[in-house]
Amino acid sequence: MVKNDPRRKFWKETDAITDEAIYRNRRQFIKNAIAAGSGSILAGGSVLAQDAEADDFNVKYHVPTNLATLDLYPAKKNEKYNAVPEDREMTNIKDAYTYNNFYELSSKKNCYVNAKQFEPFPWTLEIDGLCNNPRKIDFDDMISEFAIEERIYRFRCVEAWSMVVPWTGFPLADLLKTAEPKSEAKFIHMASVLRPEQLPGQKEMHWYKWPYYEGLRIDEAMNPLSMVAIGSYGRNLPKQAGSPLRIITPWKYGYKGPKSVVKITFTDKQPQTFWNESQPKEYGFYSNVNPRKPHPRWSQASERVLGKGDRIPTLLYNGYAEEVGGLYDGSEF
Ligand SMILES: Nc1nc2c(c(=O)[nH]1)N[C@H]1C(S)=C(S)[C@@H](COP(=O)(O)O)O[C@H]1N2
Ligand SMILES: [Mo]
Repeated sequence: MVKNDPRRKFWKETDAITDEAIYRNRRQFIKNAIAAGSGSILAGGSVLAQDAEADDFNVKYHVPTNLATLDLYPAKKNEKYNAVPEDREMTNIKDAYTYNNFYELSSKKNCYVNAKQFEPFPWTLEIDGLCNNPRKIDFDDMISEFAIEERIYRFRCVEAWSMVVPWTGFPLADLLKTAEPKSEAKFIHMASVLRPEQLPGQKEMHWYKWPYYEGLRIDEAMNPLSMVAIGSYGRNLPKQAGSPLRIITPWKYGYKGPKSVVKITFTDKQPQTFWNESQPKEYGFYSNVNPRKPHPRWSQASERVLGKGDRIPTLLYNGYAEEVGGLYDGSEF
């Protein structure tokens, strides 16, 4: 690692767990601890000082432990999306893990402080609707069924802040194809989890129509850019980032990607969406990133880089016009 590398801060926090040899030891230790019936893996599982640091970090930022993903990281890097875009920098992991939109926890950006009682595992994702092979997939089985890789994507929230994140996951298309969608299926509807006893925002903000729901046109969902993310920064997704799985469509505003998804339904009608139904004048169905189309209350021409003071220009389709421009006739914003 270069000493003055601007990403040094990021590496400092993650290198403890990306070193293969150290991590292998740790995996074996955790497995042994589980086999021996050790009650507290986190308390008893640190064989090395670096492991203890990694454990502390994961506890503090609500990164849940799951036996099925212990062998997953570091995941193979996708060849095309293996680098930080030239005009950007990698977002610091702490910024990405402590500045969030997850209304299930609260409407505040530091909603991670409410994440502790959310227990994502075990988790089942259901796929139903207009398909020949509706299925329920256990999260742990999903990990071995699909080819998991890391991709670095830009991320743009409709509120005009942005980040660059290394996601771990697999193409949404790979998952959808296994359900064998019928030709009448033109859209997917996606639903997030409903657990008011673990997610205080669902109780407090009773005026919203929980659970959170979103939709995509089938060709958007099948586009190779669309991803099921199960991790970020070389570890499981923290609870506040949508553990254990979320949808990522990097050319759209962030709200098009629901977190903690439990169900995907193939349908022939354009689905309703959470933000469109609650504020139809402000949030549409397509929500493709467009610097020339202002939000009714602010400009979308530029964005604030998370963790920095800088404002930088926003790119059409968030910089992914080459990949997704062909899906649209130019009016879908
Ligand atoms: N279930 C659910 N999914 C959600 C949201 C939410 O409140 N609930 N917020 C959305 C918004 S507005 C954004 S910008 C991103 C934020 O992801 P991040 O917190 O990991 O940055 O998640 C999206 N997905
Ligand atoms: Mo957002």
